[in-house]
Amino acid sequence: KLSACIFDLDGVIVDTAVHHYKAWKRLANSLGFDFSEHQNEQLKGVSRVRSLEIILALGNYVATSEEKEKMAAQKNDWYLELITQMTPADILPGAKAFVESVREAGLKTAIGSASKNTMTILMKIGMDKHFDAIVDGNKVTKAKPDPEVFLNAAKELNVNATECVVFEDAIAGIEAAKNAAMRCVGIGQPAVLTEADTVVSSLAEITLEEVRSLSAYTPK
Ligand code: G16
Ligand code: MG
Repeated sequence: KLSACIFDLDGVIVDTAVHHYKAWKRLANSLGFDFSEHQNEQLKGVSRVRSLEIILALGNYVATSEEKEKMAAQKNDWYLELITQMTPADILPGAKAFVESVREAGLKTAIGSASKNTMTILMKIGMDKHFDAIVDGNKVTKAKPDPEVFLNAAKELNVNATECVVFEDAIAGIEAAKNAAMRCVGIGQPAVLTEADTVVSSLAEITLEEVRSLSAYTPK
């Protein structure tokens, strides 16, 4: 049985990775080292605090917790500046139509994201009314691959975890879905997202009927 679809935000509904990258690079540069686009791959789906720790380690930069707090706040200010330009044109291919088709079929929809800026982004792209539940970085304490974010979404939707399918672009997110006993559609490359039940390049490449045909989660 399928009752709900839970969507990750960054990399599934909208592509904010480039904005996160620019803001982190600006921070790294202000500290006297560089941060490459390749290194940025490690930050997908990772929380703000954890992202900062990874970057500081890459630059061999030691900071006090007080300094780290300031750095994270500075990065977020730069990031917010960048995303003020976001519009519905930034929605990833097929995302809006797919979410609408899920609702038209009578199923529930939710967002399960690590981002504390989820509401701001959803409003910018005009999709803040498309979800029955929004569980974001302000509501969870444990980061993916912990299943908390997706389990909370199922709880808010009032459905069983086993009746949910998660759409994710990050390896940690797919692990989180599996840890929640949920089916998972990977958005990206099959060679990278090996643990997903199926992988497509975008939500334009899959139909609700194909999602329904994924067999229910069975523990390995
Ligand atoms: C997203 C991004 C991450 C970002 C995190 C926290 O997660 O993929 O790169 O670091 O949110 O974002 P913020 O700094 O806005 O709170 P997701 O789960 O939507 O892919
Ligand atoms: Mg993501």
